[in-house]
Amino acid sequence: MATTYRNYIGGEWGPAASGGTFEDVNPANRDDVIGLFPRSDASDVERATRAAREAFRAWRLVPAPRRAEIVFRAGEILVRRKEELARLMTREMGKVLAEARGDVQEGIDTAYYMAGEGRRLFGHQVPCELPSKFGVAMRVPVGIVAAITPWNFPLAIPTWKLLPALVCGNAVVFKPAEDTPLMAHTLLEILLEAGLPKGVVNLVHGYGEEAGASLVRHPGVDLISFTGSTEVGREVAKVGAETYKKVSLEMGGKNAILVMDDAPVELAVEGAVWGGFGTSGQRCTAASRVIVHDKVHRAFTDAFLERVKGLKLGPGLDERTDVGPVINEAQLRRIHEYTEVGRGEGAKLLVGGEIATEGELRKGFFYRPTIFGDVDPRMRIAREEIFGPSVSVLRARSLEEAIEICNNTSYGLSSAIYTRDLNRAFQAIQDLATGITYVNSSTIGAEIQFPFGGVRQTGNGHREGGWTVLDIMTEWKTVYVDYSGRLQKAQIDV
Ligand code: UN1
Repeated sequence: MATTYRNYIGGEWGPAASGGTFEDVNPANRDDVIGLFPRSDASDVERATRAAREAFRAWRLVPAPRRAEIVFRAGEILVRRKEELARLMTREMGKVLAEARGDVQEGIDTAYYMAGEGRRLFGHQVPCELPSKFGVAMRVPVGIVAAITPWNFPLAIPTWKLLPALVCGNAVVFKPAEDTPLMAHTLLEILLEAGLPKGVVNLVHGYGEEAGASLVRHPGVDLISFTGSTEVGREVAKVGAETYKKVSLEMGGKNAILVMDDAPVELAVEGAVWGGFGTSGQRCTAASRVIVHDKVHRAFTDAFLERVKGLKLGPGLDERTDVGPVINEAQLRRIHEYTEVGRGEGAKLLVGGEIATEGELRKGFFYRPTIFGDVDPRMRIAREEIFGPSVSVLRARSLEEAIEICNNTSYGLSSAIYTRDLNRAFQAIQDLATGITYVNSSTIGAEIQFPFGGVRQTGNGHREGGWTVLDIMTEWKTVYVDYSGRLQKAQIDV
């Protein structure tokens, strides 16, 4: 019998109002049901939002250094439970164990970084034009934050949102992806053990169209922080506009690695394998395109193909596995549809291109690492986000052409260039139109103390991560103190 888990609202664990549940299934073995979780709807969201509003009244007045100490303690618990959490994560969403450990580590890094912000949260003191007048701009909490998180980084991304939200003094309604509710549940347990007061974070499980949609619409929510698909992000933004909410979106990518003719080819191959097939290609930072200079195209493609043929597909808990399953049946089908699309468009399938069904793999959602060659930049497989282990190799005759191909998509999250030429590297840094650029490294590997996000349809101008997340999680309040004892008129008493 699978364990039945609960929502956490106003300090109480309980089922969804409807009594409905959904299953959390291991993507490496669909017979392994991890648990049943509440299928929440608008009435649960209503209660959670009310509880958050109630808790916010006291929480915003807790000094930031004290709030941050709770976050620090959560980091300490994450350190202690790192291995256990990594194993749970692999079981719940499939990524190989080494990467699951990395995901937990990213949560730890975020906790320690954000804990320090409790004693910073800098504002600005600026001189006033009038005598005996003092001016300061300070940060105040936004209020109630709706955190809607994806399944691909089921611990790290919730920490990117929840921990700064808490340090800044907000209360939270947390709606995690329905594919990874256990990681969310565990994170909440950790925050409670660390001393988080009741109602400051409220966890509402359920589907995006039900719990998620009602949360986004709820008038009690002040800020929506959403990481997920560009299609859903667009809907969130529309609702945000209609209801005057602050909205921070982090969405899709179609990231490219540029391989120049002077590149260290072996290193570029390693980067392409890691960027393309790490997390089974299910990162918004995944390198789903490799744009290779004509002169090294053959050498690169042959070596890349050789490496990818040798990748071992299997359950993430098996230490020999290189590539784990994809998240669910729907994604598996979608990835395969893109293979059909690529074939239909005339791209050359070099390896993979099928669902793996041999032996134990039949039980899970396994897709063979796939490479398409002869890909034209106009093809759909070169433009649309597949979010699976499928990489397109394109050709370019020059750096300029490679940059143009890279930029000519509707997304703009991450890019990378492999070259030994400093001038080319800096030209790429200048001209690649993405939120993140790597030199001689893959498109993945962002660190939490830097702004994270992208341009065009990847985001809406915000950057979570780093110090920039504080601008999302706080409002600026400007304060003037006149200590002259008389009426002084700005702009008039000059
Ligand atoms: C994501 O894919 O949504 O740089 C986040 C990286 C990770 C974060 C990825 N540190 O790939």
